[in-house]
Amino acid sequence: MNLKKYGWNDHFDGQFQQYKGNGLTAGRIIAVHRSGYDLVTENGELFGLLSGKLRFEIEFDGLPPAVGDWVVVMEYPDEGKAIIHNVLKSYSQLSRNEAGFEARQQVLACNIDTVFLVVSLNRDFSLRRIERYLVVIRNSGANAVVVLNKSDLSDEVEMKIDQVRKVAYDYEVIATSTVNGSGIDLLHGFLETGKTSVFLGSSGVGKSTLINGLCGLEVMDVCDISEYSDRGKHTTTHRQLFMTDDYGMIIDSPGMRELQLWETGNTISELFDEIEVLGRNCRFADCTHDSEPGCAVLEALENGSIDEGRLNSYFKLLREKAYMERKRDVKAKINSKKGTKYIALLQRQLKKGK
Ligand SMILES: Nc1nc2c(ncn2[C@@H]2O[C@H](COP(=O)(O)OP(=O)(O)OP(=O)(O)O)[C@@H](O)[C@H]2O)c(=O)[nH]1
Ligand SMILES: [Mg+2]
Ligand SMILES: [Zn+2]
Repeated sequence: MNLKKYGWNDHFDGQFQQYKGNGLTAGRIIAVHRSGYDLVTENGELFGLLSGKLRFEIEFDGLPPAVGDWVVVMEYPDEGKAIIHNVLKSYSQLSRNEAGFEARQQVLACNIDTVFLVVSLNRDFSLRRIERYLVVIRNSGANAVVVLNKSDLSDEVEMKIDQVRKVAYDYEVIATSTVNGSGIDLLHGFLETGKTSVFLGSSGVGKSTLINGLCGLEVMDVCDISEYSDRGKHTTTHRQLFMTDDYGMIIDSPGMRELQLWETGNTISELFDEIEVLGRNCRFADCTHDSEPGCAVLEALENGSIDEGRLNSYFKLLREKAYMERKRDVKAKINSKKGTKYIALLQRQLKKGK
């Protein structure tokens, strides 16, 4: 098997040099299970388990490997097994905050080149949801393409494309239909050998159907829409990376009910650039665009040059980001206390040993 086809490149080769010569090889995680990992190496598919040391490091302060990660392994092909010793640094990382009270990063996929954000043009269509997804995708470092699927069910395709373009930064926006095949060729243009793509979006928008259509194969399970229920019966149940003949690697993912922000940079400012630019003309440098006199943003709202829904979305995302940052700070403090206690414990044990 050719690892280059699986996305191996100089970025990883450089990192791998230090492990060479110890009988260690490289592999890529293609699925994550509760009990371990499916991964591919030059010798084929193996079931990966974390080494004791790596498990300890992750538990203490780190993230477990995700789909798409490259790892350093010792292979035991006779047993179909591999022990994972290290995780190589990824060049992109798609993360959300795990649902729940704590701030906890959940990595959805790593080393992704393109994220296809799939939205359906019938009931699922929401500009606000697209904005939220784009914050998360842009933060990952991967390229984004917005796919407006089920164009066969809408008479307003052009209008919807225009609306989405206004909120989608400079990302491509394309309309597709798996029923009449329109737009599928445009999607092919973004897929290439050696690159990895992930399909993201709500349940039932047609991610798996699109992937099947792209590959001309029934590679993914598709559920009959009549079987979809409000109780949330998802067809795709876990993230899985698979290889295509001509279109690189594709990750299908289950529809997400909730996408909480994991944002660590300036993504919101970049995606809402037009509001930030207006804000520079406010009378006060620290204007919150709430009720201050001489506020250029409120003036633009009044004269209709910015949309109220979009402005509210901007505020909401910024508030959520600030809230997450506070939770992360609290967690960091707790962890650093834990770290001090842990070092003290180690020192005590060392003394006892003497
Ligand atoms: N009319 C129409 N129906 C479509 C289109 N694409 C997919 N569908 C239907 O939408 C339903 C859901 O498709 P899936 O591909 O299972 O959706 P999914 O996004 O993978 O859903 P999850 O796996 O639950 O996240 C199926 O009944 C498809 O046949 C389209 O372009 N037009
Ligand atoms: Mg699916
Ligand atoms: Zn202002």
